[in-house]
This record gives sequence, C-alpha cells and structure tokens, in this order.
Amino acid sequence: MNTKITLAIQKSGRLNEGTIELLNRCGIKISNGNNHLKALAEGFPMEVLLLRDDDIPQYVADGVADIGILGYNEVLEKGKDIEVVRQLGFSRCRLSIAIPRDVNYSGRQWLSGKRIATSYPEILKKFLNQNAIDADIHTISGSVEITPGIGMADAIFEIVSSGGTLLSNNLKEVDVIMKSEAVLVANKSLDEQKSELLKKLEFRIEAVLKAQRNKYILLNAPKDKLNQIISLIPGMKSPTVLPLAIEGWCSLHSVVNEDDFWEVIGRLKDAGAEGILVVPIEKMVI
Ligand code: PRT
Ligand code: ZN
Repeated sequence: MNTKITLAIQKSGRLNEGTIELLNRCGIKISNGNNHLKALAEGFPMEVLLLRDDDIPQYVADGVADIGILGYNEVLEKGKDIEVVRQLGFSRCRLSIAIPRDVNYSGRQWLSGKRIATSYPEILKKFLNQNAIDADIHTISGSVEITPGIGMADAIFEIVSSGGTLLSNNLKEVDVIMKSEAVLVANKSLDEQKSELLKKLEFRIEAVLKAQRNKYILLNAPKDKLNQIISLIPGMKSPTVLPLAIEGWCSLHSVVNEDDFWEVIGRLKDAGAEGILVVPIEKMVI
C-alpha cells in the first residue's frame, strides 16, 4: 500500500495560491518550495508536479499525472479526454466578448465578418459555430485587451474577472459566453488504489468546501418564539437548544448557509432572537 497519487498543479500564477490554500485546509502540506518540478506532500500519499496550467490537461490525459487542478476554461480549450471530478470554488471568472466602449453591440450577429482576438481559440470557434457566425479568429497569447485599441481586432474574447482591464482599455463586456472556476480533473483510467486515494481526497475537499459555504450560528431566543426561530435555522439535523440561566430564554446553536445568510439574520432578529453570534466552521462532515 505504498501507492501515491500524482497531482499536477500550477507552478506559479493565479491558481497557485488558491490551490495551495485548499490543499492546506485538507491537511496536505507541500514541501520543497516553488523551484522544482516535483514536490512531496505531507499528510497524504501524494506527489505533486508543478507545471504551467496549459500543460496540465496533457499530463493528466497521458497518465503522467493522475489528477490535476486548473481552470475549467483551460480544460475546455485543450479538449483532452479527462474527467472533471468537481468544481473547487476559487479562481472564478468568465469568458466574454468585449468591444470598444463607443460601439453599439446589436446582438451576436454583430460579430459576423469581424476580427476577434483571443487566447482561447477553440472555445471561441465552438461558440461561433454553435451560433452560425462566420468571423476571423486572431489567436494571441497575451495582452488581448490592447488589440482593438491598436486596430488589430474589432472585438476580443477573453477572461474577465473584476472588469478593470476592460475598463482601462476602453472596452465593454457585451456577452458572457461561459463561466469558469478551478476544477479537479482526473485521468480516466486510474487503477483501484489510485481511485481509492482520489475518493479520500474528494472527501476532504468536500468537507472543506461545505465548511466554507456555511457558518455556525449561536443566539438567544425567548422560549415562546422557539418554534418560529427553529424553522428559520433548521441546521444539519435540528438545532441544539440549551436552557439559559434566565427564566423563559434559551440558547440555540445551528448552521446557516452563506447564500441566504443576511436574509436569515434579518428574519431571526424580527422573530425576537438576540445576541446572535456567527463563527466560521473549519471542517464539515455530514
Ligand atoms: O504560467 P501559466 O501558463 O501557468 O499561467 P497563465 O498565465 O496561463 O494563467 P494565469 O495564472 O494568469 O491564470 C490561470 C487561470 O486563472 C486562468 O486559466 C483562469 O481559469 C483563472 N483566472 C481567474 C484568471 C483570471 N481570473 C483573470 N482575471 N485568468 C486570467 N485573468 C486575466 C485575464 O486574462 C485578463 O487579462 O486578468 C485580466 C482580467 O482581469 P480583470 O480583473 O481586470 O477583469
Ligand atoms: Zn497558461
């Protein structure tokens, strides 16, 4: 049982920090720094390959790496036969069409006959085909946003996150074509032992991501409002209810989802809850 799973991650760049942080939260520490192609992991039978994100799909498809972490956009662009195991919730961005701010975008057919600069030609080609648009694709590897300004392109198809780069190049986002985030990918023919290790890793990731999406909530509630308050925070099974030293009051402990967090807090206050405390959850195993 000395099997190790080989994970390919980005050596440096926008995915690196989020990847290392997620692994750390899963109890996996990576040693010997950023200057090597290979690193050893502590806390999990794992070897880590540090690569350019563009190379990860090929490494995983070939089985040189068993699994990898990279942007979904890169998975689609490379089109290799690998499995997308799960989304990881960081490095969120979108791939969009952007055009000069003073130009009117009348809809997708506006792109017909135009020159579109991109570093994602395969995704763009698919999108144009699906929409029966005939346009010129100009593939470039960086600084796509400057191309309309220097007369090289009429539009661009690029990653947008805050929108700041578009703004500073006098461009506007007119069509969001797809959304992306970091994903865990795997080779499609892992042996039994490696599949087992992948399952163990997925279990840890699940616990970490669930914890990130939820908060632990403690509050004081008047006993006569208890049922109403419990219905607002049902928790994992049901909330914990503890008596307070003051007659007629109790303390309630539960879990709330980040998505409806503020709305729930508002309703709890309206229902008579007091002394509401909200704390982060480290891991969550249900
Ligand atoms: O060296 P290596 O090949 O490994 O890295 P890279 O330079 O190809 O990629 P890198 O590190 O820039 O990005 C890796 C992944 O991060 C991408 O494939 C996306 O999945 C994800 N990601 C998330 C982003 C962004 N956000 C992002 N904002 N990738 C790039 N950008 C760039 C974008 O290209 C544009 O120029 O940031 C600019 C836009 O940002 P805003 O905030 O101004 O809108
Ligand atoms: Zn890259």
